Amino acid sequence: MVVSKNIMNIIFDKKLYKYPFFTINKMVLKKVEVIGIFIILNLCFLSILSATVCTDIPAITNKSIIPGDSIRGRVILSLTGFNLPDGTVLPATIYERDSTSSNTIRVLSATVDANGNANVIWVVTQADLDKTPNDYEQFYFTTGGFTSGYLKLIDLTRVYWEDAEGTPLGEGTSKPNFTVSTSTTTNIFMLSRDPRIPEGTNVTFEIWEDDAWPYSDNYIKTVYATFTGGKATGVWSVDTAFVDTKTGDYDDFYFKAITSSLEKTSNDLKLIKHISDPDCEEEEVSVCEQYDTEEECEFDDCSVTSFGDICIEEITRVISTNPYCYYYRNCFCGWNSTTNECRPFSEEKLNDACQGTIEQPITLGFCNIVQSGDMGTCEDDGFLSYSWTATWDWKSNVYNSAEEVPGTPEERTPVYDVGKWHYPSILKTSCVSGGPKMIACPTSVALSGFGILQLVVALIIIALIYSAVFLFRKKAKKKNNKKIRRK
Ligand SMILES: [Ca+2]
Ligand SMILES: [Ca+2]
Ligand SMILES: [Ca+2]
Ligand SMILES: [Ca+2]
Repeated sequence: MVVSKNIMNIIFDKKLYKYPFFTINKMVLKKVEVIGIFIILNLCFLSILSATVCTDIPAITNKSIIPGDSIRGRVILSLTGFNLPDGTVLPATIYERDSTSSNTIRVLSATVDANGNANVIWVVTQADLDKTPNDYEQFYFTTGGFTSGYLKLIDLTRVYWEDAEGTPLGEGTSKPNFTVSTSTTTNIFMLSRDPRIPEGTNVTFEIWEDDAWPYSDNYIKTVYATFTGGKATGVWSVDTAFVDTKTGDYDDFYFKAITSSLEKTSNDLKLIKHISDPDCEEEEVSVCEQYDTEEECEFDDCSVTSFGDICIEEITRVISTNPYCYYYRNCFCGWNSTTNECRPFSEEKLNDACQGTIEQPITLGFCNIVQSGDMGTCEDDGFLSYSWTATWDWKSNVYNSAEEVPGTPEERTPVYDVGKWHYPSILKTSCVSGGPKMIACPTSVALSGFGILQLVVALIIIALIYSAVFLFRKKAKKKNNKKIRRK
């Protein structure tokens, strides 16, 4: 494994250095491996002059870090098998890949040792992360004409927007905007995570709306919260009438999470105003199925009160550590994006006043009920038959280990399901598929667009009519019998 001086000189000729490197050393593969908390890049060669073979070590794809922390913020760029003389210095440039270009993060230098290896310590700082705002998916580095694999960094001290189901919101997420209602307040959650911050530490969430120069950003309001389990949740109940007095546009909301030791800024979130449908009286909307659009449905514009016998709101679990906190069965209209229909749903949900104050998830999960199969028609036999599939969705109620599941062990037994742990939900056991059920066709009800709820209602009406007819006949029979006896 001797590299001639001649070749070394060419390597450091800027114009040509990539070319001889590749030809003299036939690069076999490059890969990423883990040693302890470090990320290692291997540049392995099958040299013509020797029999060096790379071992197959599995690649790592992500690493959790605390920016600026000399131990927990540390990533090591390791070059191995470089056939270069002891003490050779190579630049290593770190990037973050985007779809069309890359963000340049930093340039470090690698000093190759007598064995042809180099370990470069990169302590990731907030300034590094700020070069690729809220996008830490694909870090990589290049050195000596080679490119490493991708590394995803997970900032353990991150701050970000979230919806009630635990889905991150705003730029860089799958939900870049969020709709708020003009007729009621809509809750949005502001998360601040930092494993170093002690229990009970106060955090201030300052909400702003970003405007480009020469205008200055609009201050909206401040919300307070406390840290528990390395996490603080601020709840912003968006009242559009109030927000309108602060900003004329809803393009780029962000918040600052401020503790006595740290201030971090969130990603941007665009809000969309939903103006509720004013024709509720006229259209006589009384069940979820009558809503035509996702917004009308999810904001329940006409305040539907009837959820049939599917859902009755009641307290399901009281949190003993906090007398004001409880879970209840929440009945609501939800949009089924597969069938494009509005449906009644039930979920086990934390009461509003407690959201953001305790560690437990806001929702323990939803039961999705979808009518399955063809119902047949009333013309052929006078009956409709229907089946339904019920699927349970744990939503954000998901943990990697039983120890992570919040709440005192006396109060809950964590549930293991589909490879993850969950806080237990009472509703899950009643979320089961069923059918087929036969229903006699009602004469006066339109047959098209029949939902399960209408079928249940129709069944009840039919049962009532039948029992009324039965009672009437029984009475008539008795009367007749009496008349006969008198004769
Ligand atoms: Ca990226
Ligand atoms: Ca980027
Ligand atoms: Ca703006
Ligand atoms: Ca503005």
